[in-house]
Amino acid sequence: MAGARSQQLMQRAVKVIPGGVNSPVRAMGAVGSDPPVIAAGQGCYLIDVDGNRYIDYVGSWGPLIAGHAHPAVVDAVSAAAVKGTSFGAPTEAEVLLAEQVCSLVPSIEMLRLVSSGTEATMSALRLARGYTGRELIVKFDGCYHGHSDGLLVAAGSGLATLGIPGSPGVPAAIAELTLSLPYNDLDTLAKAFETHGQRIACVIVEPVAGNMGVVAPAQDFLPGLRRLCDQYGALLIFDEVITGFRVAPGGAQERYGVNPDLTCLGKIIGGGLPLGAYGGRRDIMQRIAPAGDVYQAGTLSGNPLATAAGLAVLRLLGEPGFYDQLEEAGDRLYQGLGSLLDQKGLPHFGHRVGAMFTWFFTQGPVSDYATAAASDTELFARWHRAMLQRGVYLAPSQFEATMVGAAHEPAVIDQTLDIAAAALAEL
Ligand code: HOZ
Repeated sequence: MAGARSQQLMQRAVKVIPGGVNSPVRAMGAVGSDPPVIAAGQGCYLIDVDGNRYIDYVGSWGPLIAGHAHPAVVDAVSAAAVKGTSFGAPTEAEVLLAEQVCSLVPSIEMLRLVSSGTEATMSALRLARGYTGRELIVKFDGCYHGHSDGLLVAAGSGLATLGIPGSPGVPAAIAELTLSLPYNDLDTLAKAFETHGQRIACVIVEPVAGNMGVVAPAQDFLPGLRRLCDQYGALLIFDEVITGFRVAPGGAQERYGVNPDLTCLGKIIGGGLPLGAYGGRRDIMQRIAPAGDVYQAGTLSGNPLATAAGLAVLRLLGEPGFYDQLEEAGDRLYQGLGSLLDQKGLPHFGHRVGAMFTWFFTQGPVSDYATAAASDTELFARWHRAMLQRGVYLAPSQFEATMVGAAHEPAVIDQTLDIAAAALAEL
């Protein structure tokens, strides 16, 4: 139960903000909780307005891989703010950030900075359509690529959490241009290409799904996507908004050794400030205005505070041992929770890729949205409440990822596991 001050604020919030929140997943409705209202974050902790402290495994849904209010990020943003908060004109920092991203993710030869992951994916789709002259797009059930019209079809994240397949307000004529197919299923994709091959502009995929809970790609899935896209002349777009800089410095494409034509980035690239990017092959990116004819623009694109935060975080990721530590922290928590669920005798099936994982409350195996959706969401809700009461802040849905970051020291993870043992005893 949220504290008194949180409750008071949420009572005021619902009168002036739909559902009291500025993004649906924050409402905690699916787990039957009132959300604590957050006052501050420090390292791996969140502090709410009632003074309660939580070990945070949401990390603002991914960006805070270095922890809350990291001094390097705070310093960089403060220094940038003193010089001005927005210019709507070229800056040195955006050149540095673009160069840094190109060097970390070699398939990105050029990129355009935008202000969110949604903007990145929606712009990448327009570019794919402009480049290929085709209109259909393929996505996968349970993958979430932001809330633009054509991508809110059989989407994960908040839509999976709320149990709705799409959204009123998306014109049927737009939704009809999106084919949504089962994740990890190359046969169905091959059939779609056989039927519609000459009309498919692109296949967009989360190379590690993070919005139906974490589901890793089957061994042949990403190479198979590459092969089929090449065969039919469609572009392959990796949505690495979550996985970018998280599962490896070069994202999932580095970890799995498959290069897309275009990549969408968000979250970590902005170090906790609103920043996204899309980029890829030079011949495709040169079609973006003003170099080319595909239009996309933004007043706050390449914002100096966001680029400063992004550069500061990317610098931290380059410190020796950063990813080894992340891998160890992710594995320690994932394995520890798995052992506790074993001991308790609860059905569970998990996927972990680096510092992101999900334990599904189902016997499994989980390989796509249909199998993820077989999870016992009522049991998940009880688990979530038991953890939150004890001071562990998990994503409030079975269909989201647990995010581990550099601030989760082994002692914090062991403390989390002690709390989890107590929470499970109550279930
Ligand atoms: N895609 C994120 C959740 N999986 C974004 C968070 C949000 O929708 O607020």
